[in-house]
Amino acid sequence: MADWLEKWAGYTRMTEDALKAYLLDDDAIPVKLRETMAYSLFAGGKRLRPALVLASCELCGGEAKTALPFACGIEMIHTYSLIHDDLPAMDNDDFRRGKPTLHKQFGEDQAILTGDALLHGAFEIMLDGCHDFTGVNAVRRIAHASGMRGMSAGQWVDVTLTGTGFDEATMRYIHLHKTADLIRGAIGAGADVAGASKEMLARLDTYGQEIGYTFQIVDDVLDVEGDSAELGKRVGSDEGNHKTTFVTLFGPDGAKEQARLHTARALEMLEPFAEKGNFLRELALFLRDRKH
Ligand code: GRG
Repeated sequence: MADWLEKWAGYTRMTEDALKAYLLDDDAIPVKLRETMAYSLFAGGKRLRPALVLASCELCGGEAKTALPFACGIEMIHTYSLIHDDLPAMDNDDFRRGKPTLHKQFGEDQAILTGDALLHGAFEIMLDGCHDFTGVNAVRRIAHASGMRGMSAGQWVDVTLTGTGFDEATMRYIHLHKTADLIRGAIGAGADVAGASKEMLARLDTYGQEIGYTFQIVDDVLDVEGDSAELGKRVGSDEGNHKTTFVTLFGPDGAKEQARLHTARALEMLEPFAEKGNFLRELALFLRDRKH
């Protein structure tokens, strides 16, 4: 396995061990709620956001273990957002990560409450991990990224406008906030914990924004060209929902060119980090070229 993939696997192990210790053995949490949280949290996600938190902390001179509560918190927020996004009131999806969605398996009431529990629990685990202002900065950044100016806002505009057809600026707003903000928040939070300089933070923030755009563009392309078995979810949902995407605006080849441009800008941001930036460099290329 390539070095950078081993690194990613190591970050995943650290995050999963910490999540298990935090959530699964605590008798204060109802057994059934532990089961529904675990169903979604341990369904085989890529753990992209935790890897970004931990790698950016290390890149900025910190120790990964100090950023671990934030890696766990952001994965819990990401998982809650997928559970709620799959609900009949939103995307109405039956499969996620290759398994029936949480509401299909346990009912809508349990899916809504499991999402709520993960969201609030995320802030508890992150605040427990705050020892000084660097941690508080990270929590604040993640709250901003996921809330009314970030992911929830992007999702709001997406669900309220879907089916109406909209312009490129609106589509970019949705993609930036719904998808890129949490990715951006992850990389910024790791840098916050390490006490990174303003200049480093600005570069990493732009890197996060650019890989976030790329991530969503590739998602749009895979929804048209991908394989549902490989993706673990249905394809063609954007067309079915009459969504405006990078593919409807630019065509599949134009969308791939956009992904290349955003990735090139992300790589430019890493130049001053020289070879220390290799993990983030490989990750950006992987996200551009991914097939699932
Ligand atoms: C419900 C407030 C709220 C927000 C939902 C997550 C989201 C916002 C919408 C999901 C729609 C979607 C498929 C967006 C594309 C980007 C995305 C979040 C994909 C899934 O992320 P991965 O590929 O998932 O990192 P894994 O399963 O690997 O963790």
